[in-house]
Amino acid sequence: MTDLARSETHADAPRPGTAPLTSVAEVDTHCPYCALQCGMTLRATPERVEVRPRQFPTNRGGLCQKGWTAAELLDHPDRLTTPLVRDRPTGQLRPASWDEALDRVTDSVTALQAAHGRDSVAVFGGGGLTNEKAYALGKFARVALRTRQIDYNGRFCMSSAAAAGNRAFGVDRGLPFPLADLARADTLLLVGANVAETMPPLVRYLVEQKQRGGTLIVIDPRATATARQATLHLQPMPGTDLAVANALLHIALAEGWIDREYVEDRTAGFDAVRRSVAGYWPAQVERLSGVPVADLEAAARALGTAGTAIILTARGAEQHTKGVDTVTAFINLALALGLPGRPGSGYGCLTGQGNGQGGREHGQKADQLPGYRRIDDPAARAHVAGVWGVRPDDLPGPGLSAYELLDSIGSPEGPRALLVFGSNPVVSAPRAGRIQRRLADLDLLVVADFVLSETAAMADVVLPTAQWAEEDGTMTNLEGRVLRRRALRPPPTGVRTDLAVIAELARRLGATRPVDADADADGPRFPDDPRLVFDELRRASAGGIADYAGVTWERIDAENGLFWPCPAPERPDTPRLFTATFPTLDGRARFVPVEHRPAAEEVCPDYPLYLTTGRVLAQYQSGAQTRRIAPLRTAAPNAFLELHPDLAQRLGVVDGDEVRISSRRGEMRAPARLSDTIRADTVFAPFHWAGAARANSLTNDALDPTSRMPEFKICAVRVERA
Ligand SMILES: Nc1nc2c(c(=O)[nH]1)N[C@H]1C(S)=C(S)[C@@H](COP(=O)(O)OP(=O)(O)OC[C@H]3O[C@@H](n4cnc5c(=O)[nH]c(N)nc54)[C@H](O)[C@@H]3O)O[C@H]1N2
Ligand SMILES: Nc1nc2c(c(=O)[nH]1)N[C@H]1C(S)=C(S)[C@@H](COP(=O)(O)OP(=O)(O)OC[C@H]3O[C@@H](n4cnc5c(=O)[nH]c(N)nc54)[C@H](O)[C@@H]3O)O[C@H]1N2
Ligand code: SF4
Ligand SMILES: [Mo]
Repeated sequence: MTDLARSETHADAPRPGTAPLTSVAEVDTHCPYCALQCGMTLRATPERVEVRPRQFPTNRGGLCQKGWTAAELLDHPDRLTTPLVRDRPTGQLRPASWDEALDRVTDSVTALQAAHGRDSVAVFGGGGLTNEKAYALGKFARVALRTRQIDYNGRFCMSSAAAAGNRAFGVDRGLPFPLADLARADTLLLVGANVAETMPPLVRYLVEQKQRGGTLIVIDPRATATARQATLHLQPMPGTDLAVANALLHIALAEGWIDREYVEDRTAGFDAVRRSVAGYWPAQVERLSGVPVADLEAAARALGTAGTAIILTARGAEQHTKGVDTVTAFINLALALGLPGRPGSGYGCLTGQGNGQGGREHGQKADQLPGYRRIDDPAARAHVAGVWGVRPDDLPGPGLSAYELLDSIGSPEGPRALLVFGSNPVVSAPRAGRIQRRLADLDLLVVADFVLSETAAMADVVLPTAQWAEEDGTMTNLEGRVLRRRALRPPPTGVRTDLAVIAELARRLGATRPVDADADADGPRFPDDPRLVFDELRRASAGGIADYAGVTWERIDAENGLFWPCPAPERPDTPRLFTATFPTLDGRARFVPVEHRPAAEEVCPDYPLYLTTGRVLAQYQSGAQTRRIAPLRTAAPNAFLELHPDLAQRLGVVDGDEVRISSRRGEMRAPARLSDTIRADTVFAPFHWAGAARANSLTNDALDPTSRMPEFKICAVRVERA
């Protein structure tokens, strides 16, 4: 390594190509957590960073408790401010210089790739990363590591809806219309979405919809805070939404509520779907799902006779081995009623993570290149290779999906090194006990994070990275609106941005052209300035499905965000898709017949109850961030098992009792929380906690055949007093 290289690796030394970040007193930005990306203003006072809500179309001046307290992690005592490496003699993590930590990574990566091939090193990304980071990480894997093994946690999140959207509409943009449309829908159907806890400011739109006389229907096995606001709550057994959707279409057909003209002009394949739903008699679906015929009929009527209607799915419907087909069943219903593309009407998926939408467009997915292009498409490879300054043949092919990638560790062909940016799979992966053992089998685990997450605690090298208030970048929210994250202040001493880490690793691996090369010299570059990365992303995405070519930071600022596709700086953006045609070969949306099938694991005498999992308001995801924030810990201090009082009585359990929950894969312990809002054949646990309270010790790792989404939302368990 050259002297220049060494001097560049000190965090406090100026790094060429990095725009200096200066502290500002106040900045308009967005919440770091969910896909609503609520607008907020950060203000630096001598004591602390203050959060104030800001008017933005998604939150209209509202914030949830997580947003209000987001800044508490910036100066938190748990914050990592120095790299850590695992000491060889003691096996403990100890502080190290950036040089030592990065050397450990690149020496080990180089040796493993020489001995076991390029694919022995894998990358795991996250849907919370900015567009710039997601793009740089995908490029780093393909160009610097030249591995096919990269995937990300979005596979656990919205991949089923993405696959169904692509199949039906030729594109996957979670909401193909602005969020404000929700308030204009005469009927709004939420399937497996608990927005009152997962996106609280969104409830403003539901209230407005109701005030305008609208009907809200919620499908959820629990009477959640969201379901309690509904005009009609359908409470099915978990894993039966597909049958419910087919029954709704069956009824709509029988009643003559189909939009024949729309089906004729704008779609293909309706006949096969019409035939396939013929067998979904309401009475039969009542037996299967537990939803009374009268409720099925009322829901079908509310949708079928409405002037405008919107159907939204979220994880409750999607995180199943039949998630893609379940979403497809609701899309079939939406198409038959003529909804997609009409103002105030349509189908959408509520994307979850902060950049869940952008994170799935720029190439951190195993089968994908930037612009939502396919990595096995020769034209896409040629275009992206041109932007990256490499030969198309040098780009690897598709790799394994997130769970399969993690699960293949330890097998002869599996990865021996894993670099994690923005995920905590020890807590959030299905069948997590097994994944934890797999991670322990790695020769090298590298985790970039700002706290010592459960996954980072297992790492050989931990790289401390910047938080959201310390870096610029862009995020694409649940509407497909690209918006700006703005830095309030530079990262603390000792901390680097993810982009700087990626750039430095690429340089040390010899994958970048020399720093002093001509501006137009050949070879790949890894800038760490987000703006340069974004400009390259625009070129890489140009002509793709998710086309950002016309999105500039200046336009985002001037226009309150821009909706992709936006193919040129002088062209308008696209708030509303499908108004005239669908981006399929013939411009028509596709109906696809889908049939109900049982969950991968059904109840039996040994495991007689259904377990479903999800979220609570005050905790976020694996909890690595929010379990460290005092007010959130007070609001939601621990895991629990929600169960019906009748079931509790049968089990001899009273409220607050510690219970042991067992599945074929593992155990969890938590206090019982009795509630008559849940079905008596089903129990619910949040997945935000680790250790003995980890819900994912129980969950099933069976995958949807198309999206490779794990079945987080249903498995069979037994519950006993501990
Ligand atoms: N507070 C908070 N907010 C978040 C997050 C968080 O961790 N905490 N995470 C963000 C992310 S990444 C995501 S993906 C979103 C997720 O947002 P949601 O999808 O709203 O959240 P979940 O709680 O996972 O699931 C929603 C509901 O599905 C129900 N459900 C379970 N099984 C079934 C079923 O078989 N059918 C139906 N119809 N419903 C079922 C559950 O009872 C639950 O109420 O939230 C985002 N916002
Ligand atoms: N049982 C069950 N399991 C589930 C789900 C469920 O409903 N039930 N939901 C699934 C879903 S939808 C999701 S999205 C996943 C999410 O689960 P995870 O992928 O584990 O998501 P997070 O907890 O957000 O993990 C993000 C980690 O990265 C760090 N981090 C955040 N931002 C950045 C950044 O910009 N750079 C770097 N380097 N690090 C960062 C955080 O500190 C944290 O440690 O969980 C899935 N697991
Ligand atoms: S709803 Fe989502 S984006 Fe808005 S404040 Fe809460 S966590 Fe942040
Ligand atoms: Mo998610």
